[in-house]
Amino acid sequence: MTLRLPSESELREEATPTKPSDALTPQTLLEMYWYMLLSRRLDERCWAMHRQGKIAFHISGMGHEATQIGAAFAINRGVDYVHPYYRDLALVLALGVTPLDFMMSLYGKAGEYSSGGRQMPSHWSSRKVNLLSSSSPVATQVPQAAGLAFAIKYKWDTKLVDPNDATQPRVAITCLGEGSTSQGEWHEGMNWAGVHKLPFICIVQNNNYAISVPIDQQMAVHNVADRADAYGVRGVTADGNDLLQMYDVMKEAVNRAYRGDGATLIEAKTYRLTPHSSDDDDRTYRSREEVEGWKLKDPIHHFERTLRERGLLSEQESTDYNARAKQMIDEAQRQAEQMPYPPEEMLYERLYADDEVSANG
Ligand SMILES: Cc1ncc(C[n+]2csc(CCOP(=O)(O)OP(=O)(O)O)c2C)c(N)n1
Ligand SMILES: [Mg+2]
Repeated sequence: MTLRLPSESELREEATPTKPSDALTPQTLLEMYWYMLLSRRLDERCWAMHRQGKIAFHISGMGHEATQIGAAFAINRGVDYVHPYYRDLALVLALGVTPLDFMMSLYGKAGEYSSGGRQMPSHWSSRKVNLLSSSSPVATQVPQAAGLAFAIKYKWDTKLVDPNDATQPRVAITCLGEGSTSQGEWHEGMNWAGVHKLPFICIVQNNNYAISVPIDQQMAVHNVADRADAYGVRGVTADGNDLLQMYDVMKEAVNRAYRGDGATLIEAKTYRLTPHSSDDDDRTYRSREEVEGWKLKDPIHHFERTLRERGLLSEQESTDYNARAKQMIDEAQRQAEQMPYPPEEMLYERLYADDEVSANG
């Protein structure tokens, strides 16, 4: 009997394809875990502060952490442009915004990092790490981020900047919710990115609701990413609760942008575990069974299981990470509460571009 050896193409099919996340070191995996955890614990504290009457408003990112941390770790953090939306707490923490920065915003204290305490909380902004502040009307960040991507490409095309220079921004990413894709700005930004083949990534964090409006009243297609073809960009749908899957699709999109191969629309399917904001009561539009069902798919628990399976995280280490997060958040809250409010004389300052801005801008 002759042995039949597998052909080369059969071997190729059987071989497990390597994924970008396979190359992540244990240290990076634990750093990703840390930011997800820090974001969740900080977010929980902010809800408590709101219910205690200490702050006026909070909008939460709970449930979206894997999407955001997968995205953050796939870019050149602090260098590539990020134009986020209000739910991106985990994303901005990974870029360098601190719990103290956020607490100062919530309290509207003088010296707050983004606007000296003038902007609404969660309108992130930091010149230091190329983090742009979005306006409150949803989706306005999309054409602006596509414009940033156009500027990057223009500099490459006119040889002002070397496309391989990692000290320069090489991609512009933006985020929004699925409901906001009904806005005209989204279509304009996506079209622009497709026409000019821009180094641009749009991440749609699809959590099924735009406040109380469910997705089937927002669009007549199954996936947001199905629209990508119409703009001439690449479209990908991913499990937004799976950190490593998110990292893989993002890394691929980032590499594509860096190579000059054009834009990607990533739809991350996820769920917000809290009401829309501190001022919303989600019991009026979604069942408790639905919410509890999604809690079983909590992205942090999902990643904890992965780390345990790989022998990278023990129960004790997980407890230690939580204790560290609590300590950092306690300290941030304490410091923010002690800081003064902006003085009345500041009312007309920082309204125009030529006004002096703080070191962080
Ligand atoms: C142009 C505009 N219309 C309405 C609002 C009020 N608003 C703020 S957030 C939001 C829901 C957005 O839902 P989605 O895009 O799905 O994001 P999610 O909050 O679910 O993450 C709405 C309607 C707004 N800020 N801007
Ligand atoms: Mg939504």
